[in-house]
Amino acid sequence: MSESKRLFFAIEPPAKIQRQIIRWRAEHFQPDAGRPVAAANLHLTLAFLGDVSADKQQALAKLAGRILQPGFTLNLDDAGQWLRSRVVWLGTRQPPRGLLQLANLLRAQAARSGCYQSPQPFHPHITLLRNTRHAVAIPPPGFHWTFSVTEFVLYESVFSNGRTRYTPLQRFALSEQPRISDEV
Ligand code: 2AM
Repeated sequence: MSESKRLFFAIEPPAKIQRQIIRWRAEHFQPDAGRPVAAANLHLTLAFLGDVSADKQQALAKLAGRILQPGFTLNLDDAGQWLRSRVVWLGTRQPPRGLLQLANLLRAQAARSGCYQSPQPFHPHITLLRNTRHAVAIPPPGFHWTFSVTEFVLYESVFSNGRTRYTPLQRFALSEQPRISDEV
């Protein structure tokens, strides 16, 4: 029997925006505020799948590949801290409908395939700091990063040498956003 992998579907911000976020984080948070997530690991989870067998991975990827949904624009303009899970996150004040639809669909497919889905509502976020030990000051509003989401990614979470690395395994294109000129 093949080994299982720890998998999740997520949105990967463009590398340039990952680097800008890292710079902004370094300017606004004290080095001891928490454990910083590496630039290449910054992502917005759509559906967490847990430990998945190769067969189930294939089935989930097939379902994901059938999703027909237009891309959308994501505006990261919000940040906060969850004291219980001890993370500082970046998010969006107005989640686009496309984002919520995509996450709902992937979460429903995962649940139907037997991957436990948390009953907690979906709070789209990019974790910036982990293991925060105390409340930190969140930078005032005014920051934002905007990008087009044209695909989503199946990631594997690999823990080795004391580090977690998120490796993209497969990319799924969203269809082009409809343009006025496409209308009949
Ligand atoms: P987090 O950043 O808020 O911790 C990989 O672990 C990704 O899946 C992370 O973005 C993590 O969110 C998310 N995730 C959602 N539910 C999870 C769970 N039950 N266990 C681990 N990660 C989970």
